[in-house]
Amino acid sequence: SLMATSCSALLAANTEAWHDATHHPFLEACQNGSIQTAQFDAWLVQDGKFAREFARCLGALLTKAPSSSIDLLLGGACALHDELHWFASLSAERGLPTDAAPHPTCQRYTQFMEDCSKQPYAVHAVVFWAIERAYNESWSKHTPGMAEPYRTYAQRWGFEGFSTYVGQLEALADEALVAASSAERDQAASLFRQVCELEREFWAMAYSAQ
Ligand code: HMH
Repeated sequence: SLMATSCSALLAANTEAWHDATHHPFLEACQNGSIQTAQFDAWLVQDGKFAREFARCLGALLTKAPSSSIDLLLGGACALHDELHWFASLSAERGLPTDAAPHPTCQRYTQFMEDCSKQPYAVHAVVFWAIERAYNESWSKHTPGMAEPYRTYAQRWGFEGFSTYVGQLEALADEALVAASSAERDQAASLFRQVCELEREFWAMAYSAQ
C-alpha cells in the first residue's frame, strides 16, 4: 500500500527518493571544497527566499496542531526567525542581491508549501517533518571534512539541537498519522515523495542558475 503509517515507514518505503533528496553533487562539492562561490551563492539566495516562505507553512501548521505541540512549534518559529536574520547578514557579507527573482524550482516549492498548508493536519505534519528532516540529514551527513566557509553553514543546519527538534516533529507527525483517515495517510505518502523530489531539485539550482 502507498499509505503512510509512520514517518519511519515512509523513509523505509522510499529509500531511493530519500537518498536522492539528501545526497547531491552540490553537497559533495561543498564538502570537498570544489563548489564555486557563484554556485553556492545562487543556491543560498534561493534558500533564503525558501526559508521566508517556509515560515508561512509553519504558521499554517500552528493553526491545526494540538495545543500540546505549540511550545515545540513556537521554538521552531524562533529558530526560523533567527535563521532569517542570519541569511540577511550573510547575504550582506557576501554582497548578494536582496531582490533576486525566485528560481522556478523555488517557486514550485513555495507553491507546494502553500497547497500543503490547506491539507489536513496529519498530512501537513508529515510534510513539515520531511522538509526539516531532509535538510538536517543532508547537511549533517556532509559536514565531516567540510572546510570553511561551508563548514559553518553546514553546522548551522546539521547540528544536534536541530536533529532533536526533527525527532520531536517526527513524534508529532506519527501521532497525527495514528488518528488520520486512510485517505489522509495516502495523501501524506504522496506528498512525502514530492518533498523528496523538490529537495533534490533545490540542490540542483546551484548549477542551473549559472
Ligand atoms: C530547500 N529545505 C530547503 N531549505 C530549507 N531551509 C529547509 C528545507 C529547512 O528549513
